[in-house]
Amino acid sequence: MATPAFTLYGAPGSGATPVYAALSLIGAPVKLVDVAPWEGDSEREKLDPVNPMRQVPVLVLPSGEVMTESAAILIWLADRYPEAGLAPGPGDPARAQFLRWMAFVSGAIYAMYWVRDDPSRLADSPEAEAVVADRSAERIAQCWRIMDAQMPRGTRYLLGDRLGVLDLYVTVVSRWQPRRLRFYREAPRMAEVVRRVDAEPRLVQSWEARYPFSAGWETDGP
Ligand SMILES: N[C@@H](CCC(=O)N[C@@H](CS)C(=O)NCC(=O)O)C(=O)O
Repeated sequence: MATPAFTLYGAPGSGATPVYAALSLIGAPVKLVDVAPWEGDSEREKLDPVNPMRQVPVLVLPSGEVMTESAAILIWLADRYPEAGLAPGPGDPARAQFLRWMAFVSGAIYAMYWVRDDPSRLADSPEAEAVVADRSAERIAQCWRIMDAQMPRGTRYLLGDRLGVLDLYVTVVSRWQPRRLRFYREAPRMAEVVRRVDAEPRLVQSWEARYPFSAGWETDGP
């Protein structure tokens, strides 16, 4: 009998991208539902049956259970498929820092995009929106700097020599505003790692299918 597939909601380039990359490294079949909630209500409504937050990623497990929250999904996948080696396990000395930085990317950085994608959610004039956009970009840059300063030195990937879900997560989120060229300047240690993950042969198909390196992709932001 074929392995029941996961169903992953989220358009290319969204937070569903690292989840897709993890599933491909695991070798798990996945059905894709491309939804771009930042494009408006008609897209958001497609998420109502699975996520009242109207956000992606959403992963429907083979059991039918629904998972949301990118960090939780990635950690769950890594734990569920330990043979893929995508995270330090509960008894591993690197586990504490792994959980710390997964939560940091989600809580301190990814959460900023709720307001960045539509600054009118927190600002009531075009001028105020511009301030929110600018300050949230600065806050994201500061968070990358803080994280970078605390990454171990001399490892191939962020927490060691094995590519894991934290690497996938940072590689994708660092492509969003304020964009990669700024990320390289703010986070030189992590810059080496994300370039390595961009070029990882096992991920060529994932990036091509879900977040292609189209001409001019490596832009700068504020
Ligand atoms: N806490 C969520 C945040 C997800 C999120 O913000 N997703 C974006 C797309 S990358 C989204 O759905 N934005 C639409 C909206 O917030 O209205 C997670 O980590 O999965």
